[in-house]
Amino acid sequence: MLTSLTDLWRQQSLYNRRALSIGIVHFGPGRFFRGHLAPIIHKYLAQRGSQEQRWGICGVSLKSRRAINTLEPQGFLYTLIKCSSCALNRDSAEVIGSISQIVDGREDRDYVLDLLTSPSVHLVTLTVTQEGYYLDKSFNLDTANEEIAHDMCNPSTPTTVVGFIVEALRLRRDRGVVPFTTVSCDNLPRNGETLRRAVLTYAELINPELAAYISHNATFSNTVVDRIVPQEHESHHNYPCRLLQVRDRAPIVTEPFWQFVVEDNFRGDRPQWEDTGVIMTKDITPFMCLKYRFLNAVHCFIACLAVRAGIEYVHEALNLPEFQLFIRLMMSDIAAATPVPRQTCEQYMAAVLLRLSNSALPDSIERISSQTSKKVRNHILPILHDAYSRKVSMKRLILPIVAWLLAVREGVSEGGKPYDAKDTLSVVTAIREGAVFSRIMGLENCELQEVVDDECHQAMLVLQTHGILTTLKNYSEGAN
Ligand code: CS2
Repeated sequence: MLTSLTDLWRQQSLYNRRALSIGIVHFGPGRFFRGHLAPIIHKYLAQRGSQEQRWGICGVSLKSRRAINTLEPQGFLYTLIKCSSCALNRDSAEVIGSISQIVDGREDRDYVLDLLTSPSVHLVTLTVTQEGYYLDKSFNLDTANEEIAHDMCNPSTPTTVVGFIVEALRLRRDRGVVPFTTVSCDNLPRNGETLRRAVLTYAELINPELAAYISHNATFSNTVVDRIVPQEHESHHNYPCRLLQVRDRAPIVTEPFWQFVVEDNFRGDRPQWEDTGVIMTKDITPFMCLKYRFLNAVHCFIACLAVRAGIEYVHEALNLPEFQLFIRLMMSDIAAATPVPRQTCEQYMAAVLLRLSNSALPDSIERISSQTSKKVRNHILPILHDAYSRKVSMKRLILPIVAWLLAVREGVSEGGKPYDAKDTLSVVTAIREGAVFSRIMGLENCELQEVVDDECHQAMLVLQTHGILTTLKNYSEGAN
């Protein structure tokens, strides 16, 4: 007999959810949040018991009611399932209770603004993806965007995260409440700084005095967030039944590993979450370098090769000896281009390879290959720049990109499997029209242009002549 999540929670009673007050307002309560921050706060609440009841979370959805519709009927409880092909117990499950409620920010705007103005809310956290920041190509706020333009004309009735943050900080200032700290948990380089810049640009345009106040008083921590949370799959619904005999409409399946590195740049109160495993630091740069280069860029490289090779899952790609060897060598090239001690890189690389080979957690190439052009810009271009200045060969670093260009251009894998790139339309159009990589990435007149275009040209010829697997083998030869 299956029980309900609320009944199971009552039996376990890790902490009193009814006694929780909202201390964190989170924008974007999607799968990554439910696999990362919500379980971290849950662990914290479970460890601290009744001493720390002030860190309940209110999720705010701005784009879709999906999280509300699925989680509300089960009291915002859900199961977190950790899957690992290395662990003794391949799968384990627990019920997460840190989300007190999720509301629709556009329907319940006044409620959200009230919460954001409350002195007991100290943290505003975000997982809204890059799209949610409304950035232009230079990573500045795109003030021409319709939604941003709407909010700038109607600042007291915001619809975007940036609009909500600015209006809430204004209300706090006017009511004499210290600003909250904003903690971006999106996978963007210097996420806090990027958000701060967007917020200040917006505030400057509507109210320069407010912009000056925010600039001097509010803080925006940079963070590095890490946990692989694959796309939802039908089979995920079986885990709660099998492992906990519970019914769950919104389980999250993830890996055991997680990392949350936070720049210690808080204005008011914050959870003392170091005991829970959160890393507080003065400078996230080395963490960022490792994670973006050896995980996100490597993920992206694998996906680029895999779409051309017609492979469906990350671990399947790494199971092929040609991929294994090539990826290892490519990671060494990244290490040679990266300003982090070699031994630290090596340890990180070994851990990543294990995580990406996790066959108990199938992670689709479709997920990783979405928005490839943004991922190349954010995570791969910095590697190419460093490779150039450190004189590291770009041969292996360029090959995956060319495999992806071919797949987008032809709309198929080598074996003829259709590939429909989920990417910016203008990028897909440019690729189909035959634009070179340097133009697609706006590298014209930059020092990289010539070498990158030459490498692309070579790789294109080789891939078209020999195909992916033979090329990977050839590009790995003589390197060992
Ligand atoms: C992935 C990330 O989307 C991607 O390309 O690399 O979602 C990755 O799984 C996370 O950053 C892991 O922390």
